[in-house]
Amino acid sequence: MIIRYLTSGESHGKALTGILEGMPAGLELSEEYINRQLKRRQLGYGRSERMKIESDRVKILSGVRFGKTLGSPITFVVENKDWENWKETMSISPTESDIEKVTIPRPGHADFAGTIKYRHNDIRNVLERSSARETAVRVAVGSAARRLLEEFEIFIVSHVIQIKDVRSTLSLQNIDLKEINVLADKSPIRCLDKKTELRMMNVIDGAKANGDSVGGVAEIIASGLPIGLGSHVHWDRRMDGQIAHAMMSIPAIKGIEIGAGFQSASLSGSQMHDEIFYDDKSKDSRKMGFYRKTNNAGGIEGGITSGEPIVVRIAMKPIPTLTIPLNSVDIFTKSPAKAHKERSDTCAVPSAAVIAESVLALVIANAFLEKYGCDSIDEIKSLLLLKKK
Ligand code: EPS
Repeated sequence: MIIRYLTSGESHGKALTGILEGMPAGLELSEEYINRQLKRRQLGYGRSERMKIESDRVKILSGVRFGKTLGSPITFVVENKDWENWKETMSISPTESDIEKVTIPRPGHADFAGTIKYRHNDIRNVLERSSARETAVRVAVGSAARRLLEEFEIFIVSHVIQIKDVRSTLSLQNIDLKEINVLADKSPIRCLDKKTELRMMNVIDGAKANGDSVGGVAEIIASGLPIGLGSHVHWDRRMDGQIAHAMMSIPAIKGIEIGAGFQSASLSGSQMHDEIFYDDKSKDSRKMGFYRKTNNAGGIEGGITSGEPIVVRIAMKPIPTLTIPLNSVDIFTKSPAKAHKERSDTCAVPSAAVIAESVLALVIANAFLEKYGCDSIDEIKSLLLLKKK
């Protein structure tokens, strides 16, 4: 692994922190660039009142000088504005105050297993870290990877294709992949299909009115990739394996598909596999003249990028915090009780799509640096120029 990163921070603690190691020197990177991505993550129909409190902004504490990366670890901090309201409850030092404990786990959340695993006496000790708030700083870290990829004209976009059982059937045939985010970011639900958008929003309204929550499916696409990122030679170098790991690490993601995904099981070989063609006049030098008319493989064959766009779909479960809670048990008294209620989102699929773009950027940037990796951006560029000659 060339790119490594760590995140820390609790949802209502003072701040979230990320450290990214392995970025080459000389990459232009600014807080404004990252803030644009953080803002995208916060949008989306169905988010909680918390999003009115937070307006996420990053501070870069190390690894960048005069607007360019130094090659040293980059530290990112995103402050939690809500911390002001939680200083006592989330106090770092012991407190004299009587802080109410959370004792009834929400089914579907880390509350139950996390509290028993760590022998905590307060579910808050688990839920603060298991909260998807952590993804704010993950997007900051992933934005540096996105910036690196943009330098080499690799672009990552996403859109929402399903909320609960409402699914968009819009074809991307005539849409420039690079433009998808421009279009999706204009939609409150990040859906490209105007007719479906309204129905999706109605489903979210209905869930909210019933004290319920809904999940959905987002599609993430990376284009501009060279042939040959990742490898078939060892299990942990396969791109599809790395992407699945990264996607499943996003809170509430329960499924992932690459290309035809689950549908591939019901296709025959002749229907599934993307036939190979060659055109020596092709202007796309990354594909070396080879091209496909279909992309059921989702841009990856044998764990290696084929030069076609990587297409990933993720399924997000409904958020476990319900305002009309499910049955549970107080883990300490063992009495039956309704699950703990916290302020929460009704739907966070649009945000999950943006988070997935960021984690995909980290996986692709790592594979890119493994193949072309050098200490500086200029060195990578001159190496790529040499290869073209
Ligand atoms: C979350 C619960 C909500 C969400 C939060 C994730 O937070 P709170 O309990 O403070 O209302 O808003 O998401 C974020 C704060 C965020 O930035 O995405 C949870 O339990 O996972």
